[in-house]
Amino acid sequence: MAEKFISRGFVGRAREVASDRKDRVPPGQYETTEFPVLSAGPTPNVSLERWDFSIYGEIAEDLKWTWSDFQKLPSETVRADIHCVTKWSKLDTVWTGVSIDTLLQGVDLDSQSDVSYLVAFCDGGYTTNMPLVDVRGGKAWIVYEYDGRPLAPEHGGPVRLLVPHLYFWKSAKWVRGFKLVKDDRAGFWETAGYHNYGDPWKEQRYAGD
Ligand SMILES: Nc1nc2c(c(=O)[nH]1)N[C@H]1C(S)=C(S)[C@@H](COP(=O)(O)O)O[C@H]1N2
Ligand SMILES: [Mo]
Repeated sequence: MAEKFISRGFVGRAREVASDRKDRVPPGQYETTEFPVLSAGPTPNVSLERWDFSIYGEIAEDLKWTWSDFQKLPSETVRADIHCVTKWSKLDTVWTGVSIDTLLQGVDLDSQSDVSYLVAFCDGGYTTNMPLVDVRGGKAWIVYEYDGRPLAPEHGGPVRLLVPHLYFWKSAKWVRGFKLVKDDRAGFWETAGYHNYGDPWKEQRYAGD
C-alpha cells in the first residue's frame, strides 16, 4: 500500500511491531532490507537534454514533457511496500515524483472511456501493460528520487514508473512514456509467461495463477 506522508498512518507506523510488518508481506514473499537490482538487459544511458516523457496512442492529442517541463510538475513524496515476483518484498520504500493523475490531467479520458489500458515503454525496449485504472486515483507515480536522492541508474534513473500495488516488474525502469490503448496487449514479461495483471496479494505470478 502506498501512502502520502501527510496521511495519518505515518506516526503510527514508527511504533509498529513485528507482527504488523508480517501482515504487510504478501503470501509466498519474504521481507528484505536489501534493494536488489533486476534488469532484463543493460542499464541504458540517455542524456537529459534528449530525454522526454510522452503519452500517446488512441487518444485525440499526444502529450510530451521535456526534462525541464517534467521537473516543474508538482511532486509528491510517497512511502510504499514493493513486492518482486522473485519473492522479495521491501517495506517502507520512499520515493518522490509526479503522480500519474497529474500527467493524465491533459488527456480527456471521459470522452475516450474505451481507452482503458496502457503500455509503458522504456529506454532499452522493455514494456509492461496494465489497466489505466491501476495508475489513476493516487496509485502510481513517475519517480525520480529514491530515499531523498536522485534515482540511481540501475534502479531506473532518471525516472521509473512506481505501481506498488502490483508486482514490481510493472514498475518499469527508464520509462519514457505510456501508449494508451483500447485493447490490452502483453508487455515484456507478460509475453514471457508472467501474469497479465500481477496482484501480489493474490499471488498472480504466472499466466493462469
Ligand atoms: N526497463 C525495465 N524495467 C524493469 C525491469 C527491466 O528489466 N527493465 N525489471 C522489472 C523487474 S522484474 C523488477 S523486480 C524491477 C526491479 O527493480 P530494481 O532493479 O530497482 O529492484 O524492475 C522492473 N522494471
Ligand atoms: Mo521482478
